[in-house]
Amino acid sequence: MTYTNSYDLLHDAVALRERAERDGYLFFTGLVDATALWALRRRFEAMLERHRWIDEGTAPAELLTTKDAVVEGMPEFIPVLEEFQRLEEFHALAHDPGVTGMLGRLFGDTVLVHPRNIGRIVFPTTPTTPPHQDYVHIQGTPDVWTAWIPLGDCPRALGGIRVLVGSHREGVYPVQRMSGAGGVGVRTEGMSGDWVEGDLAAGDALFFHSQTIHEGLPNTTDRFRLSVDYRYQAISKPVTEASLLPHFNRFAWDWVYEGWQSSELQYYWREFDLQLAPFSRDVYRFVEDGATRPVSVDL
Ligand SMILES: O=C(O)CCC(=O)C(=O)O
Repeated sequence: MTYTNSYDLLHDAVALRERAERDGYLFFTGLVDATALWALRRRFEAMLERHRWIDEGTAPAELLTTKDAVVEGMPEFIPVLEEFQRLEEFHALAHDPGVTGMLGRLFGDTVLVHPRNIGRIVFPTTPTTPPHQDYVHIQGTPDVWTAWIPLGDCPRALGGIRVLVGSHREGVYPVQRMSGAGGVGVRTEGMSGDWVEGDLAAGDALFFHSQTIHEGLPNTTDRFRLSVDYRYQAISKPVTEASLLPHFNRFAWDWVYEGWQSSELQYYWREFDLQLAPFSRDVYRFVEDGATRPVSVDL
């Protein structure tokens, strides 16, 4: 099944909340500023060419690669991670007005944009992201929503994200170690519900609740899949300190911000009186340790 496009509900807060509650995800065509998105995409292309991840002699815009996959956690990933994490455009896109406007209506509150922004560079041979719920990695409140935004057109063959509709309602499932981003996943065999997926065009955005089970589709092409995932919550809900640090917490914000044109999006969360919550490893309940059922998170 394909995603339901919620563009017709964009300005209707009540309808957005009803659909979000029912499905655990929202999909919109043409939501994100395409000019900003393509500008960021060009920066990624140039970076991947410079690091020789793109096949030599091919146009960077084609994103062609026959190179061995470099994945998160490998030492070779670090220089590239550092480079895109220092891009002002990479962080600025998280504040896209179409995205934050929709989420403001959904939350009925001021939106806290988590500064821990994530970029994905998926080779054709990168292991796909296993089925998982973001909550275990984020915590604070279950009412965190992820925006998953491809940097350019993303037909299914390039490896997008599929979502198990309504899976956010059962609570937080036990996890087990799996390959792919995040390193842990949820066993979905025997789960009821429909999986939805789709071909995204540049500017489309997929949103899901932190308890919604989702997974990566295989990239069956000969090109990179480039995407970003950003996270958001109502300002009045608890947030963990880890969500306010750079992804992987390998470097300081001051270093990320060196050379930025504007200070507006630097340390912007410090102006809010945030309710900080602890991050607990106990939230990861392992199947290997005998955990079998989902548990609800009451905050
Ligand atoms: O892009 C991917 O493969 C992983 C994205 C994801 O799981 C997320 O945004 O939570």
